[in-house]
Order: sequence, then C-alpha cells, then structure tokens
Amino acid sequence: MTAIADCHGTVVSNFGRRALVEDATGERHQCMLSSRSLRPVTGDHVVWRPATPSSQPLLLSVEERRNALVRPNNRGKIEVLAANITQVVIVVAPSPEPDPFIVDRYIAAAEFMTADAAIVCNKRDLIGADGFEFDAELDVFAALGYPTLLTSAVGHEGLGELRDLLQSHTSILVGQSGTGKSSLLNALLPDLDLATQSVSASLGEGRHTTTASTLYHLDNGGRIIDSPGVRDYAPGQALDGQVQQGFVEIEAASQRCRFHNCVHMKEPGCAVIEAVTAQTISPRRYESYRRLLRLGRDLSRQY
Ligand SMILES: Nc1nc2c(ncn2[C@@H]2O[C@H](COP(=O)(O)OP(=O)(O)O)[C@@H](O)[C@H]2O)c(=O)[nH]1
Ligand SMILES: [Mg+2]
Ligand SMILES: [Zn+2]
Repeated sequence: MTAIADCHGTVVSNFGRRALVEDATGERHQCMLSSRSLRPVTGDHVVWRPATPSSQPLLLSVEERRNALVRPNNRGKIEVLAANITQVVIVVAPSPEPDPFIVDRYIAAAEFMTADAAIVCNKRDLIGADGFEFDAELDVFAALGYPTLLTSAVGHEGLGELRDLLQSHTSILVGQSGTGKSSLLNALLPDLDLATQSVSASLGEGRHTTTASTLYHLDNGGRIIDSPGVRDYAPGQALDGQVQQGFVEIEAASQRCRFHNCVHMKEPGCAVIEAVTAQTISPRRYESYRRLLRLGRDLSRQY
C-alpha cells in the first residue's frame, strides 16, 4: 500500500464546497472540502491531499490565520473575505467622489489586522496639474506614514510605482465600486482576462460572477487579491479601547492622556482632544474616530 503524502498549499479562490488550491510549484488543484466545518477563504494556508484513483483532491484542514479581513454580511454576521494579508491597498478616484471617512475605515481595518495600508488615487488622467480637493486629504494620510500613489489605469501612469508597492506583499485591493480596481489589475496583469476565466470556469462559477475573491501573482513576487465584494468591514470587536488602534496618531497621543482608559470623548486631561484643538491631529480624522467608536458601540449592542 502506498501512502499519499498530504501537501501544503494556498487557497487562491473558493466557491461553495470547493476551493482552488495552489501548491508550492504554482500548480492549481480543485479540491473538495473534506468536512462541513471547513470555511477556507482566499489567502488561507491549507493542508490538502492529491487525487487518488477513488477520490478527487481533498482540502483537509485550514491552518491558523495570521489575520483576516472581515465584514458584516446583510444578516449581521461576520464574514471572512480573505486571510493572511500583509497590505491593504485603498483605491480612490476623482469619480466616484472620494470619501475620506471610508478611507479611514479601511486604514483602521488594516491597523486592526496589523497589515500595512496604502492609498492609490487613480484616474489622474481626469485631473489637471493643479490636482483636486482630495489631494489635501492624501497629504494627511502621507504625513501619517501611509504611502500615497497617483495612477491612471487608462493612461498607464504610476503603474511602475504601484508594482513596486505590491512587491513582496500579499495585498488586497479595496475601495468604492468604480474607482478602477479591476482596471488597475488588468493593467498590471495583461493576461488577467484569461486567468479570471479559467479560475471561474474551473470552479464552475459564471464568468461574470464577482462573489469570490481571487489571488493573482505579479512577476515581481507580489501577490494581489481582488475582492469585488469588499465595501465595508466590521469593526467586529471594536470595543472602545480598540478603536484607537485603527488611528495611529490617536493611539500615539493617548499615551499622554490622564486616564489610561480614556476614550477621548470628554475626559479631563485628554491629550488627544488637546492635539485636535491644536490641530496637530486632523479634526476630520478625530471625527472619523468618534464615528467608528459610535458604530462599534451600536454593533456590540446588536450582537
Ligand atoms: N478616466 C479613467 N477611467 C478609468 C480609470 N480606471 C478605470 N476607469 C474607468 O472607471 C470605470 C470603473 O472601473 P473598474 O475597474 O470597473 O472599477 P472597480 O469597480 O473599482 O473595479 C470603468 O468605466 C473604467 O474604464 C482611469 O485611470 N482613468
Ligand atoms: Mg471591479
Ligand atoms: Zn484621551
């Protein structure tokens, strides 16, 4: 009797009871889930067993996740979108009109996951040399240490910088619908249309279905997850003390608050409120923090 060795792999896409698993050589295998309790997502590291004469490839177990990007689904349950992400790339554009509060939330999601965050302002071909209003917000993000890039997927501007940003990361592209995420991916991966087709076809998914996230490889070693479903994320366990972990400048200033459990709303001796008054913390970012704090409180009441 020959024993079949179990293998390690990465989930590059999943759909229903099936997952597409990539082995160490880059070959992809359509696996059935070996148990009902398994919930693999794109980016998961898994153990799988190759096909035998009597069985197709099987996904046996999902290894512990370093992190996961989650959002509440429409039934209020937390849904995991992708796992083991090292960078969240937030795509904005002059149209649809960018919302800095949404960018803050994605940045906070990245901070909660201990992933890097970067902002890409796409469709620069629509903007003159003088820029536009949102550039002032981009400056705020850049001053906090988040890389900000200007690109045009149509005009092929800034794509080299974007490629460099993605190098040696597992990134997920997020942002409002219509900002050009798919267009940027297509520009970075000229053979993407083909890839998308074969991934979807092998999982029995319709060509235009956009429910599953999919992992793609760049030639510089970067891995990028296109997740058409990411619109929001759940601050899940965003209890008061944790919301500030999504705002680096608030987290830093909080070290000087009088009370160690200060939530920076109206406590005396609050160093965060002092910094907002002195405008060394952006009042808009502070407002964003307050909104997220309130949202977290509403959600925890709901659950
Ligand atoms: N002018 C301009 N249009 C773009 C650019 N990138 C994408 N678009 C257009 O914006 C629309 C939405 O793009 P898409 O990639 O589907 O956005 P997604 O929803 O973020 O994936 C499409 O009509 C694209 O052709 C760009 O750099 N410049
Ligand atoms: Mg898209
Ligand atoms: Zn405080």
